[in-house]
Amino acid sequence: MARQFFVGGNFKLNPATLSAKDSLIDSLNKADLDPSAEVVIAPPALYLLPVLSSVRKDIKVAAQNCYFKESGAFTGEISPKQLVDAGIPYVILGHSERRTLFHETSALVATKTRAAIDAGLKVILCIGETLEQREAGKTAEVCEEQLKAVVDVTKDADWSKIVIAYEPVWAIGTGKVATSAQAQQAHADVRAYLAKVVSPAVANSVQILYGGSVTAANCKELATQQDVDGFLVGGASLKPEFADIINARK
Ligand code: G2H
Repeated sequence: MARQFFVGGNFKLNPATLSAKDSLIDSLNKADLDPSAEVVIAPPALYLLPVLSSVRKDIKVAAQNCYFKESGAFTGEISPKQLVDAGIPYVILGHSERRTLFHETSALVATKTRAAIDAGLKVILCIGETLEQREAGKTAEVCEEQLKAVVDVTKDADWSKIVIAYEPVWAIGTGKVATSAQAQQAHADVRAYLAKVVSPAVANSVQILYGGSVTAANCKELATQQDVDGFLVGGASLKPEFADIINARK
């Protein structure tokens, strides 16, 4: 079964002003984009609703994070239910910046993933190894550990609600991109693991994105890899070249 090409734009804590956000959305609204690609953009929480109402309807909107509780005394958090109620269909969970800067464990990411799916969200679940782990030959092991926490609580969940983003930490925002062979190997290993612990059908249908310094210059070759189903793009999603990345297979 062919998997739909998927490109996510993770704006992170950008842009810094409402007017810069307006310009960014305006340029995306005018871009010539491959209609066969699924495109999702993740602005900061403050901009979710204005982006939802101003972006073209063929681009979906994602939150960059959410909590696992529906409501209550959890200062600073957003709930899955609130996102669904506001018309936001996706959430990114487990990004390495959340795992490292905000100390999110794989267990917490798994709990959030389950809560998000149960509330009706689709989850872009990020996994990936550090440079030290790669150099120690532990890439597959680390990805499996991060996935296992999620698999343990989602065995009976609808895996069509999960998109995996393989993001090697050493490639995030560093300008160092994985080679297409490195990305392909990691993606194939993730698929093989899911075939074993969830099901061959899920392994075959789940979209696995590559993230980490994706640019217009390197996306085309990465996109030729059989197990690379798209990208999660950070820095380049704030630039006109984001359209070229969306069009990588056009
Ligand atoms: C990885 C990626 C987007 P960048 O974090 O999630 O960011 O493309 O800037 O490396």
